[in-house]
Amino acid sequence: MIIQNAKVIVCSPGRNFVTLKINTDEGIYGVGDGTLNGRELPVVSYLKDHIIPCLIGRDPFQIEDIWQYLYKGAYWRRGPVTMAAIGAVDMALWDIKAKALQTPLYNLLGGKSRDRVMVYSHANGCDLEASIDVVGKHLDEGYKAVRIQSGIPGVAGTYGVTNTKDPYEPAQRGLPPESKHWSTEKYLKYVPTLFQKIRDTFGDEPRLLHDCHHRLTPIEAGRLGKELEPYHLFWIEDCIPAELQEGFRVIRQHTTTPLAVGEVFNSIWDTHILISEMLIDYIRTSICHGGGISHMKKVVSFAELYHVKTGFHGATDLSPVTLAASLHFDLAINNFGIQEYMPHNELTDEVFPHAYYFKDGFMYPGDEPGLGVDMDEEKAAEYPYERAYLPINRKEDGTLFDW
Ligand code: GCO
Ligand code: MG
Repeated sequence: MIIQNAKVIVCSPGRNFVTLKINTDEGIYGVGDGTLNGRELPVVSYLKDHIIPCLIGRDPFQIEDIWQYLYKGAYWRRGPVTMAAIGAVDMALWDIKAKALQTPLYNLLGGKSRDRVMVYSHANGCDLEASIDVVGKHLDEGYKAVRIQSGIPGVAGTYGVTNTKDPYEPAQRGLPPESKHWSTEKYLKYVPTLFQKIRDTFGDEPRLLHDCHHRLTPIEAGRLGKELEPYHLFWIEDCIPAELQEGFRVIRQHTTTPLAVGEVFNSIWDTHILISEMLIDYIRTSICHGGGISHMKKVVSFAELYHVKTGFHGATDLSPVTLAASLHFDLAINNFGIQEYMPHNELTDEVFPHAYYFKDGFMYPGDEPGLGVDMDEEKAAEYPYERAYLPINRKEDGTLFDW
């Protein structure tokens, strides 16, 4: 079997997705996700202009060699654009191999280590009351784990919160990027009360998670973790901007609240201090942005040595192709922790028919050969790309801050 051609399809069924489709001379094809929210087009160019011409004529079964060829062979290593592009190729090749062998992908990753994948949902409320309400709804829908983001009194709009009835979608079409506001003082005052009320209302059983979205300093994160200890959170996520891995040493000295990080990482080199010093509990890098299945296998095996579990990024800006790849991976590895799950909108599900499904708080990748996700190219063509940006964030005095 050889790779005959490949194409990149950009579509926007409600939000933008970059999909790679690799065709072989035997009629089998594979799909991969290369979506980088708000910066989609550089990945498209990287794939079209630089990668695809080097893939034609290669044996698609040589996944590791192709990965190394694209990574080491470019000389310029890592970075979100490069790694999302390599990730898309890698996913598509695993899809091809599993389809050719007529088996679901999880069988190539070691087989099932569990029957089902526990997921956490997003409960977003504009204030305390709305947040309690929405957590109740998610528990009624069967979720065993819920991530809670809530509007902060005195701060106009923050990460994860919407004032409309539509599901939260941070990337907005058009210019300029939306500007949000932030106050660490008001946030730190509010969040412990929020979780106290949630525990008082729903008891000890539900797993509760929270995303700080990169907004604290290490000592502030230590304080938050400590004040949340009575409410036994499953994790707090991205409590500090994690470029400086050493920052987590300070947080760890102050709290036993479990820590998750990694959705903006793209290689094992972003994680090695955090993992080997056991400064985190969950690694969240996505299969798409982390160079695909081949590279994330290495990250996750390394994490396993240090009791770090997975909690793969699963926001809706990753396409159903990444979600499917994550579910197969989650099912196969021993150190699975939890999977993030935000359901895609109906249009997206029409463009990407898939075998995976949700039932009673868990997800199942299905048993179709390969990833079990396809792409309807005709439908995709009905939703052309539209430029969109993630918001920026400013402190009350106007200083640009982490979003
Ligand atoms: C999460 C994330 C997302 C990101 C988004 C940016 O935990 O799901 O923080 O909501 O903000 O993926 O594109
Ligand atoms: Mg996050």
